Amino acid sequence: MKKAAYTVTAALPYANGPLHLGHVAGVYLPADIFVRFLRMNDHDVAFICGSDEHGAAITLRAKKEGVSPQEIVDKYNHLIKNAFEQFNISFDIFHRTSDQLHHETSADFFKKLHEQGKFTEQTSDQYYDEEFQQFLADRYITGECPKCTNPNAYGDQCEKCGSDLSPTDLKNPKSTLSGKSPILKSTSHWYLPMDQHEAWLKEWIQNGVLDGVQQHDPKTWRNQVIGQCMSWINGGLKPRAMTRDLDWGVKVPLPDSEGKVLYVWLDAPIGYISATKQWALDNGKDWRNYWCKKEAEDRKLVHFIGKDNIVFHAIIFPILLKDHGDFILPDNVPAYEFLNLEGDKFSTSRNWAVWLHEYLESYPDKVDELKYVLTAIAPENKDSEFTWKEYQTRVNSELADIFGNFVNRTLVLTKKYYDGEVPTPSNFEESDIQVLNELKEIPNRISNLVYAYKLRDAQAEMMQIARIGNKYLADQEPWKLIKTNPDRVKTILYIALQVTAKLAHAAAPFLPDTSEKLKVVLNKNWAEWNELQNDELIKPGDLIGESKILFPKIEDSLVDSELEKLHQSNENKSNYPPMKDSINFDDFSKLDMRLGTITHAEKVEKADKLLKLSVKTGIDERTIVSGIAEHYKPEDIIGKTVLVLLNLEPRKIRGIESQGMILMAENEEGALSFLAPEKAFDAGPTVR
Ligand code: B3M
Ligand code: ZN
Repeated sequence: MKKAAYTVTAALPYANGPLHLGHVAGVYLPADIFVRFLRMNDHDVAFICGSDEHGAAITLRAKKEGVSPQEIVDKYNHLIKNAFEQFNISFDIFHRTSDQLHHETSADFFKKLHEQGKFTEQTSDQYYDEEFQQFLADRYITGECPKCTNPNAYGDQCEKCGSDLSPTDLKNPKSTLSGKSPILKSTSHWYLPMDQHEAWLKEWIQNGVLDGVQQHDPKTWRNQVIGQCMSWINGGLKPRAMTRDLDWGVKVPLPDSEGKVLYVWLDAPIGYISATKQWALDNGKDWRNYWCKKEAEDRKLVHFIGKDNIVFHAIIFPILLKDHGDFILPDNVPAYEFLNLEGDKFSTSRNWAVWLHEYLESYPDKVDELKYVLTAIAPENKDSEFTWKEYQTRVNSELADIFGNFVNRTLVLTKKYYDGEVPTPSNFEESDIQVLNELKEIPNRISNLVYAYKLRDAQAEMMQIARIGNKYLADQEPWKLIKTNPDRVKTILYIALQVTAKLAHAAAPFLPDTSEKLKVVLNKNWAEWNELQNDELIKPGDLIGESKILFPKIEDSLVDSELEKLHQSNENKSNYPPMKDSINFDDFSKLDMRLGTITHAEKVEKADKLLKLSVKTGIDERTIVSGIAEHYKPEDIIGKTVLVLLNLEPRKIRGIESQGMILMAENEEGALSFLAPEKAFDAGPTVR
C-alpha cells in the first residue's frame, strides 16, 4: 500500500524580529525531526514554512524602529531564513506572505468564501485613535484583561492567561499609538460566524469524526490541544472579524472596501497553501496533491505550532478549510508549551533571550549539540527550561562521554588492530546476542514514538543505542583481551561496529550533520529507515575511515561568558529604538538641513496636536505645520532658533501646505525638545 503523503507545516514566524531558542525548541526543530523521519520512511512529504509579514506585529515594529513595514519584513525574512539554513532545518520551501502569489491565493480564498455566503457583514463601533486617525484592532490596543486582570492584555489576546479577547472586552483601553483612550467609531467588517460551527468542531476534535467519517485518531492529539479547544468551544465561540481597517496586508478583494485588509490570522495560514503552490511550481509538482481531498489516497496535514497558536490552527483554519470545500483538515496539530530561559520567560523587550542567529555566529560547529539539547528538554507536555549549565552537562556527559566516546573508541580500535577493516566474528556469546537483540527493537520503538509526536523520547531511544554500545565496550574491555584472546576481540569489535552503524543511521533525523559525518567515515549512505532492521549493516571486510572527535567538550568559560552576556544585555536594555540600517554619505548629503527662526505660531483648528508656524530660513520664509501643540504654547516659541529639514517634499496637513519639518528630540516619556545651536546663530546656517 502506498504510504500516506504528508504536508507538514511549521508556524510562520512573524518577520518582526529574530528567532530565539524557545521558537526553535517548540516548533521548528521537532517539525524538522518529524519530516526527516518521514522522508526516510518513504512518505511523500512537503515541509512548508515562510515568514508571516502582515498584521500589527509588523507595522508596530516598523513604527518602533522608525522605518517602513517593507523594510522590516525584508530585514527579518532574510535574517530568519539564513538562520534556518545554517541550523540545517530542511524546509522544502521558506516562502513569504508578502509575495504576490500569496496575495492572490488568499484574496481568492476570501472571495470564494464570500461568494458562498460564509461570512456575515456587520457594522459596529470599534475603537479609534483620533490623533493617528486609525482604527485600533489587535495589538494596537491594550488594556486590562477581564479574565485575569493583567493590565497589559492586547485587543486580540491576553498573553498572561491565554484568553481570546476582542478590543471591547478590555477595561481601560489605551491606544498603543498615542497612549490615549480611544473613541468608538462605526465601521463595517466581514465576520466568520464561528458560533455556527461548534457542533461539528466538537465531534471532529474529540472523536476525530467529520460527516460521519473517521478522519484522525484523537488519541494521537495532545491533551492540551484537545483541552484548550474544548474549553473554547464550551465557552461559546463568537463571530470573529476576518478583515481590518489597516493599510498593510492583503487588500480585501471586494468593491467598496478601500482601506481594508484581510485579518492576518486569515491570510497567514493560507500562507501554507501559497508556499506549497510556489514549491510545486518550482519543482514540477501539483500542489493539490498536498492539500486537496482525493478518494482512496491517504493525505495528512500536520501543523507544528506553539501553544499560543492552537485556536488558529485547530479551530479557525479548519473552519475556513471546511467552508471552502476543497481541502483536507489537519490530521494533527502538535502544539508545544513554552521554553523558559535561566529561570525566567524569554522576553524580547527585556532582551532575555538566546537568539538563534547569534548562537550560530558564535558556534557554527555546534549545530547538532544545540539540536540535541533542545530536543532533550523540548516542552512537549509542559513548560521547560534552557540553562547554559544544562547545555554543557548534556553535551559533555551525554553526547561527548557516551555517544562520542563509544564511536571514537570503536573506530580507533578498528584502525589500530585491523587497519580499518571490519573483522570477521566467531561465535557469539550471550552478551553479544543480547546487544544484537536490543538493537533490533530500538528502531521500531523510535518509529512508534515519532509517529506519536513523542520526539523527546524518540531521541532518548536513539541515545540508548550509544549507551548500549558504551556499556558493552566497557564490560568487554577489548583493549585488555587483545594480547590473550585476539579472536574474541574480533567479535567484540564486529558487534561494536554494528552498534556504531545503527547509531550513525538512527541519528539521522535528530543529529543530521553528525549522522552524515559518520556515514562518510563508515563509507555508507543508508537512506531508508527500514535498513535499520538489517542485522549486519556493515560487513566483515568493509573498510572504514579515520575517526574524528564528534563532540568537543564545552568549557566552563563558554557557560560563564554566555551567562554574562545574557545578564549584561538585559541590564543595558534601552527603551530607545535600535539603530536604523546604515546609509551612505550620498544618502546623507541629500538632506538639506538649516537653522531657522520661528516668526509666527498659531493653533490649527480642530487639531489638538498641530501648530502652524512661519519660519525664516535665511533664503525664504515658509509655512511649516508641526505636531508640537501639546508641548509648546504658540506665544512661547516666537523667536526660537530651530533645526529645519528644508527639502522634505511639501505635504498638505489639514488643508495647509507644510514646506519642511522642524526636527525635534524625543525622550523616553515622549517629551519633545527643539535642537538649538550652542552659539547664538540666527536663521540661515546650513547643517552638515
Ligand atoms: N506568525 C504567530 C506567531 O509567530 C504567527 C504564526 C502564524 S502561523 C500561520 O506566534
Ligand atoms: Zn488574562
